Amino acid sequence: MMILVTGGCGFIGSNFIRHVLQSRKEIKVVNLDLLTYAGNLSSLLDVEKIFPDRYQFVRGDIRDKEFLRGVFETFEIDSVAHFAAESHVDRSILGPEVFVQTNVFGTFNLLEICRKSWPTAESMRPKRFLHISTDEVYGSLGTSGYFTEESPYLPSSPYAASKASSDHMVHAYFHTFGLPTLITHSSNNYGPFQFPEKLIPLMISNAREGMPLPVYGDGRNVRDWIYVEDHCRALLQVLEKGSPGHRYNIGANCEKQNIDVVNLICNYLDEKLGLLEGRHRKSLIRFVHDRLGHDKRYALDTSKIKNALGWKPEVAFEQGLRRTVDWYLDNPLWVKEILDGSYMEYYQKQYGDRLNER
Ligand code: NAD
Ligand code: TDX
Repeated sequence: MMILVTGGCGFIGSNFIRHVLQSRKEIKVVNLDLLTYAGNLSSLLDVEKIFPDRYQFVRGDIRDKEFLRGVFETFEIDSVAHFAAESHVDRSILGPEVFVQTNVFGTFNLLEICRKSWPTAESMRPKRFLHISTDEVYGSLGTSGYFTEESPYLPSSPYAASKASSDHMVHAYFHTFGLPTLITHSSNNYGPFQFPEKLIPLMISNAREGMPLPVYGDGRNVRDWIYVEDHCRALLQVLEKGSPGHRYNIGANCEKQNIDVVNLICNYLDEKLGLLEGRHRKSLIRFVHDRLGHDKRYALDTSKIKNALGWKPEVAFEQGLRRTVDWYLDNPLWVKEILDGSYMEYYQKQYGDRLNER
């Protein structure tokens, strides 16, 4: 079986490729990635070495229909695991257009090429289109309640709206053309290889360097965290055993206020590295101007995937967080290499004024 993974040089995609190749000997992977600022070939150096016969990388853009046609003519693709996206909410506030281009039109192009390349009746080998979506399409919760797969869509940010649009297209291709689609809605991921613009790796990098830790608003917004390897195990199970046309929430029932996550990271770094010139790293925390339209709380009801597919998370939050901090401390070169000039420009735009404000 040949899986086309889009966005495989990103955070979750690279972890997914590693998991698939390690756990399924019969699967080959073609990784299609544009290598935007968020994509990094060095996240898969081990995979290239260990699985040269079962792994190939192709650089290209999901916005480019001709390029996609060439990929489908070259490889006999059985399944698509579609991760490629612009994925950072703050960037979608600074510049939403590329989110619509990549997340909406890119997904549309992939659906079209699958519809045209795959026979309608299931051929010798079954086809699947796995669309990796997010819990953010459901919008924001108050202090109680959970999103189920039946919750209405109410996306708040341009990022979430672009993901919601692509989800609707995916569903329409199932409903109208019978394309065997699956949609997953995961909560916030953390773990190795996450680009350090997202909360957890940003706080680890800054706290290690003794730089300010910018916490938006009062720090009491709640996210539901899942360790990336648990997410990847769930995705493979959905691809193998999920029912076409269905959607599955994926989360670890682990709600945390942002400020508590940042405090845990600071405490663990203090414990591992010692104090920073006699000061606890918590002293680096700065409460800064809030994110526009900041969603208050996400929390997922994950009973469907547990009951239907028998999946459950295995990594507890403190254990996963320690593993993640250890990984970043052990891989400073990976971080250094990806923090290029364009990232520093983004950092200045996003945090420059905020950190000077208070
Ligand atoms: P990421 O930003 O780390 O990686 C995205 C990858 O897509 C990068 O390798 C990038 O080069 C590639 N890419 C971007 N535009 C492309 C294009 N036009 N053509 C080809 N490749 C392109 O993202 P991530 O955090 O790994 O997220 C992966 C997917 O999972 C996304 O669809 C995201 O919406 C979804 N998701 C992420 C989270 C999370 O917490 N990170 C949670 C739920 C869902
Ligand atoms: O500097 C920061 N300070 C801060 O307080 C950053 C970067 C974030 N935050 C807050 C905002 C959020 O409440 O931390 C929380 C998490 O922020 P992000 O890491 O940017 O994630 P979030 O906006 O929740 O979105 C993530 O989860 C859902 C992913 O980036 C999305 O791709 C995914 O769909």
